[in-house]
Amino acid sequence: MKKMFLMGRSEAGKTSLTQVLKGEELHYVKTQYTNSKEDVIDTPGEYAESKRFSVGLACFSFEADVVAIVQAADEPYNLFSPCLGAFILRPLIGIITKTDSPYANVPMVEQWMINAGCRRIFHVSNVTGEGVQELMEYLEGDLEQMTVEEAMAKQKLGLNEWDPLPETLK
Ligand SMILES: Nc1nc2c(ncn2[C@@H]2O[C@H](COP(=O)(O)OP(=O)(O)O)[C@@H](O)[C@H]2O)c(=O)[nH]1
Ligand SMILES: [Mg+2]
Repeated sequence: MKKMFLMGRSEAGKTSLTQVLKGEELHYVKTQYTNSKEDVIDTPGEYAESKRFSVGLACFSFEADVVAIVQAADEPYNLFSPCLGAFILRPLIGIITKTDSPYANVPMVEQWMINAGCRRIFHVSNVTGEGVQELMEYLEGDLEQMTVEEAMAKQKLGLNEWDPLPETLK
């Protein structure tokens, strides 16, 4: 199982998503702290909302295999800058929650995530459970382990360590 780190503004649906992925009933809890021992690392939205605290997100991300930006489909504005993936050194994915909302604007949020550098984007509703299975399938299985030499060989090709090798070099 890939260990996933969630970041996004308060009310984006991070804690609800964590509950759904654990198979729990939805129940509201204000996120007060981050526990990096869990398979899903939930964070308080205040980290993403403040310039000063957001540096903490980069630090927590090193505990994870994959970093996810979580944004609700009905969010009115975007907190994440373009090319955000550049400072994270982990595969960056996007998770759009609240796809069931009557105010959902999925194409707009998807565009924000593409600009941020998300390599995969999942659409979920924590309320109806729609899209959760696809995300679970992505999280199943561990990241490929590699030696330092293999990682350096990929860097020589201009690849990230998580990028697949071109067919000709396999
Ligand atoms: N309609 C709808 N509401 C959701 C969804 N996910 C979360 N919520 C609601 O949005 C509010 C904030 O959710 P929460 O998970 O605490 O957000 P967090 O601050 O990012 O952890 C709660 O009232 C949730 O019940 C969703 O997919 N659809
Ligand atoms: Mg929360």
